[in-house]
Amino acid sequence: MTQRIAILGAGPSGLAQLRAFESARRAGATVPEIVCYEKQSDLGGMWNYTWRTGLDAYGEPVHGSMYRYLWSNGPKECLEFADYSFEEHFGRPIPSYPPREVLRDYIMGRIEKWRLREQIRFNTAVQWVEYSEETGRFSVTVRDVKKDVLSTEEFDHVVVATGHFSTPNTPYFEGLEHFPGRVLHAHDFRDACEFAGKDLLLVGSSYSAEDIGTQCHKYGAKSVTFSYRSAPMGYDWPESFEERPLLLRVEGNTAHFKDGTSREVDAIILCTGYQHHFPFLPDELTLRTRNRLYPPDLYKGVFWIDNPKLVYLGMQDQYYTFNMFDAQAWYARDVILGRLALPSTEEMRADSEAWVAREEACATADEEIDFQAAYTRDLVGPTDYPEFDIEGMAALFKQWKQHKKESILGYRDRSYRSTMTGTLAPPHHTPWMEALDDSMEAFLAEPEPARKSA
Ligand code: FAD
Ligand code: NA7
Repeated sequence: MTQRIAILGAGPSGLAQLRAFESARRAGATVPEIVCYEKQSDLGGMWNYTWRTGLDAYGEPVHGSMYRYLWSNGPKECLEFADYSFEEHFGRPIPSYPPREVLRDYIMGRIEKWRLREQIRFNTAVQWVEYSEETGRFSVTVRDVKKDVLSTEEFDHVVVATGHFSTPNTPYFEGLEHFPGRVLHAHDFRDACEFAGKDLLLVGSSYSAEDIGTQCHKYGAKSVTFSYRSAPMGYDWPESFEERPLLLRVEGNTAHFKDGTSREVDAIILCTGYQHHFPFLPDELTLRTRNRLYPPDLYKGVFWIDNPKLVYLGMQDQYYTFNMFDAQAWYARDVILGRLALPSTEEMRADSEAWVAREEACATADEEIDFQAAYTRDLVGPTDYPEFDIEGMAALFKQWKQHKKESILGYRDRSYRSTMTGTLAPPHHTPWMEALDDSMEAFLAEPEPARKSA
């Protein structure tokens, strides 16, 4: 009987799994029957922008956390696919920090090139997954959201690729219920223009706080105050920014902080991260973890140790993204195809625990980058995913960190060399702080020809 595989989600991770099997099929392998379930009406996952917040048109939780005017927060050279370069997709070199729409176009390009779209069942939300010890198979129950009809199918393997930046972690601070302005989580942030002229308080000190804060500044916020729990971000912020310790309580418009200081604010954005949330999985199959580089209970960061027919992709905190998802997907594919063997449960657990301990020993961002490079290298080694310069990318990540330190508003004006093609990215025609139009058309437009001097 042909093996059947369910891929849950058609974001970069789920698409990586589709592409991995397609690559084997084109090389002559017999591959299982694959069904990819996606609750949105198109592919691209988080890279699909939606104006909606809360529930979607069919009552499902809105997946999207991305907002208008979002530009890549890392160099595109660090997320390039090893089998499909940016230069191949756009037909020419493009700058290092593209806006969302451009990255989405790149993701779509690889799927169109290998015609993978027909394997995806759109508008289909996974509701429940169950494993039967008797049959050794999973039943996956999905809802066709348009018809509002449930159906169940059986699979030999399930690949969970539903992302983990969608279900907000929303802590409570005393007095929030009486705050007269808007209080929202980063998940529901859509448009910085709404906050022009306002004094903003952003709770959190990671990527969302940094990016939403700088973006609101770019589009005219009067001031941005960050409130940190563990440590300030410590960038050399412009004058209208400041960092304060943790918010303790809110009285009217006044926010009070742990160091006894206070300030008046007009709106509060909780940039307090996300929860790994799998409402479609029973307890014994559910990954429970915070946002970290090596979630526990997964062998190779992907196989659910207690039942390795269940695969999780992209569940790590991420420096590497698209190409790391590819590395995971190729490895998972080779295990499913029987090309790679899994060791005993005890060996898988010991291996996973060793990686977790290694992650916990990382003291600096550079060490974390090296950790994720080593993890990705470990996956790529035994598969036929095209060799790429993972360590060279780690060096780019370290430069990126340094460039952010040098200028948090100017780092996106930098250019990096592709480790895939060797091409140095051209500078963008407009400095990021002045580039208010984030459309693909504006980004790819040729620079104004230099004026001839008189
Ligand atoms: P996702 O992209 O989240 O895709 C998961 C898919 O699963 C979605 O399509 C969703 O609709 C589907 N799904 C979920 N639940 C169900 C269900 N029950 N049934 C059916 N389908 C379901 N990464 C970078 O490399 N660079 C960046 O600049 C960057 N910026 C980011 C900015 C923000 C605000 C956020 C939130 C993330 C950012 N990321 C960035 C990380 C981003 O999450 C990854 O690049 C990538 O999208 C992760 O891919 P994924 O496939 O694992 O998850
Ligand atoms: P992250 O990177 O998981 O960071 C979450 C932040 O929220 C981090 O600074 C946490 O502080 C802070 N946090 C979490 N809980 C609390 C409470 N209870 N009080 C105060 N602060 C809290 O999530 P992001 O949204 O920034 O980034 C996720 C992705 O989106 C990322 O990949 C980006 O590319 C875009 P801590 O430092 O743990 O003390």
